[in-house]
Amino acid sequence: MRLYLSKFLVVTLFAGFLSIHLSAQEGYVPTQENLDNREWFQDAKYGLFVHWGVYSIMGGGCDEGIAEWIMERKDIPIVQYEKLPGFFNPTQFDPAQWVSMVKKAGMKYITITSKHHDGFAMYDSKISDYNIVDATPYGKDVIGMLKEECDKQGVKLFFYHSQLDWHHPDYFPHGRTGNGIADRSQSGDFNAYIDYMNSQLSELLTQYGEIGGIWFDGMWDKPDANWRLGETYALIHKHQPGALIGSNHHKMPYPGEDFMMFERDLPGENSMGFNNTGISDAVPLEMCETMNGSWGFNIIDQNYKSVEKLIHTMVRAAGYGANFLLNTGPMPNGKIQPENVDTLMAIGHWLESYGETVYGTRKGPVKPQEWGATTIKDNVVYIHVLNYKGRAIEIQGIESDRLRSAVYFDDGSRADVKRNKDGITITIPKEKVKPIDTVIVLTLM
Ligand code: H79
Repeated sequence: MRLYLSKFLVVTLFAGFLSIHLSAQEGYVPTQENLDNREWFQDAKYGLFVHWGVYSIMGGGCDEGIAEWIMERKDIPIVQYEKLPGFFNPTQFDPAQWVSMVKKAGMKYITITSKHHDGFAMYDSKISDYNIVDATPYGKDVIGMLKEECDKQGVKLFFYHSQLDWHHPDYFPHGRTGNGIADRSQSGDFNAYIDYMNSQLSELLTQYGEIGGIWFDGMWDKPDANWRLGETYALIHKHQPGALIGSNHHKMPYPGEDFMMFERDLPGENSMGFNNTGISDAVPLEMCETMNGSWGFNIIDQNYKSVEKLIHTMVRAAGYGANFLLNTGPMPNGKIQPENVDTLMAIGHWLESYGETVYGTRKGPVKPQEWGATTIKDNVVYIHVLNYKGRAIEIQGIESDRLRSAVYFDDGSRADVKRNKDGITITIPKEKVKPIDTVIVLTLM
């Protein structure tokens, strides 16, 4: 009986495994170029997330936390929402300024919304008129303009692309969201929608030269639908084998995915309640975060995180081996909010001095703790003390017999690091404690 049960269990589990995995790019073997890009990605560590769309005009509708979701949260009928593109005219959009800012901020890549859940294409789509070139008075392809500038200044560009679509008639049956939008179609061919999405992705992969990758979101709206992921991922990797695919589906990565992301959440901490997966050790990781509480532009949301808090999150993310993708929601005139620019410049200023302890590192020997985090580069371990309580810190898991030297990053002076049986003990005198991050450099043999 027990044997029978366990066999039954194995068969069931195996079938479950197959049904999930057969729907992704089964048997995917990344090219060398793709693997090299994964290394580049992990070295880069820090990027800018950009949520920009016709929803930006609404400025969040005077509700904190609403921005790119306003169509759904306010049940705006499609015919009414379709008026928004007519007002979208970002005459002050200056891609050179954006990219220069990104570089000064110490960021190495940009991930921008090519299409969010509202279904509006922020690029020159030939297969749908619901796009920035055909439907707005601005009439220019902001994505193309940004890409050109990114190429000039050596910044990689990724596209955020929503699989969920509240606008397209073939996105049917509907999922968990958008059910209050009264004039959504009441029938449709989901396969035709996937064909449409794949065609738009092909445009994005062929019209703009080499891109960094695709950042998917929205599959959680219909977790059990047949998304034909294998086809989509194969298509992307066919057009651009080096492009990195990630998806915000809140599950462990499926075959064909090249990185794993955590929304507003340090890997494994599940602060949002929906990232209750493990942490992949097969692909690079990335965490994304907002500067206030909104992704798209929100005119009343002043709930800004401090520069210190954001740097701490970046360093902790690095301690988990994860990139930090920090978001801004540009204004409808094309400018980045000045408050956000200030924050980015302050973090960039910190990185000018401390970048060496973050860029090009991997997760350190000890996972992030209340006191801080560790990163590693070759035989050098950076101990980032973010929260020093004035008491000695015991760190287990560092091979203290390999320890050759321990100095402060700031001035190279010797740090008080003692070996103990399980690791090391660090004591920091008051005058050595830095306001944001006290970094001690351990050189190992
Ligand atoms: O683009 C930004 C947001 O608009 C988008 N992702 C970031 C990067 C986003 N969409 N939703 N969320 C963020 C969080 C909302 C999750 C929920 Fe659900 C959707 C709560 C209920 C439906 C998924 C499904 C999580 C729980 C059930």
